[in-house]
Amino acid sequence: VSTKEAILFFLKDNFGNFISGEEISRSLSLSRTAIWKNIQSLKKEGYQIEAIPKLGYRLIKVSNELLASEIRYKFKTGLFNKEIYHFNKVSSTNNVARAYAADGVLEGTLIIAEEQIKGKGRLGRKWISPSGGIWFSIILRPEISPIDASKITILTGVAVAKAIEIETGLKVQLKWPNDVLIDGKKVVGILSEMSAEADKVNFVVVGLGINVNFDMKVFPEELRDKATTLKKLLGIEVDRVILFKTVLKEFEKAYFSLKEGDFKKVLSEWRNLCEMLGKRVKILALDKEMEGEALDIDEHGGLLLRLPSGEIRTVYSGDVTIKK
Ligand code: BT5
Repeated sequence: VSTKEAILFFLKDNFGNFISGEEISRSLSLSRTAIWKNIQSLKKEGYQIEAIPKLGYRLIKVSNELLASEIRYKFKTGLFNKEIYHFNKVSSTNNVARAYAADGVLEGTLIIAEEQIKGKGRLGRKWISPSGGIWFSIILRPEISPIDASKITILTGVAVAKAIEIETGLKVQLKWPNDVLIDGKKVVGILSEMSAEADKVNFVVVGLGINVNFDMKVFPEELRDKATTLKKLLGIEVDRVILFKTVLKEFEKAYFSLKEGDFKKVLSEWRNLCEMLGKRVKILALDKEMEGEALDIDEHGGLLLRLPSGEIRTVYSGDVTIKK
């Protein structure tokens, strides 16, 4: 913990109450000047801190941003916590994460942005990422074979769905391979990217975009009945820091299940959240179109599809529409 973070945590522990400079100085073994300097720097980050002679300092309002210190505060985890990079604006957190991963940063490193200018979906599609959403990427170095990499997308879907249900009470549905929907509208997008050799994964970057607190009018016309935000669904804003931390906790649980060889548990949770199993679906995979019944997903994250001929085919990527 840096000096600035130590001061912040002390103020947060005493939120709304004055603590004297002397007390901070004694508890953290810091000079009064060091405290003053760090308080100025916290104010620049958006923290509202009152300073009154004789009374001391008082934290009145925390920053609105998904700052690293907000995430680290009272957050026990085995996977994250290490390096958290927060940006106001980036092209795409996945691109930043890939560069960092190639540079050798540790597993569990997080890249977070308030806004993305070139947020991306699969196959070069665009991902709309205005401020008010949660846009971030996780760097992982899993000891799995590349063929199992789609397990990571599956477990991410389960984790984010559970976290949203926990924090908002809304009912979330999953759609293979990477959609997270509420009332049939997309609220989260997941983009996993991998760097691998024939039999070894170098790293996986999992990008998550959650539509939290922004207005529907940000979406272009054609997306307004396909996409939604938590704010729109709830009628109020959601505390992004709280939601974000729950997503991380659920992610960690699901990821550790995978590492401990207990992916079956994650798969059965995925099945429970998925509304398309047993239904007739159309899949567009690259340039091929297939129709059939969605039977199940297998342990590699592939979708088992029963074609009209009765043949069962496993599909590893594509876009699905559920037929009425
Ligand atoms: C995805 O792609 O759903 C993956 C999106 C991943 C976004 C995260 S944000 C953090 C990280 N950094 C990045 O640059 N990306 C990741 P796909 O299944 O291809 O869906 C893309 C399609 O969803 C677009 O073509 C639009 O139709 C629609 N779309 C775009 N922005 C949206 C939004 N904010 N909410 C819902 N739908 C959206």
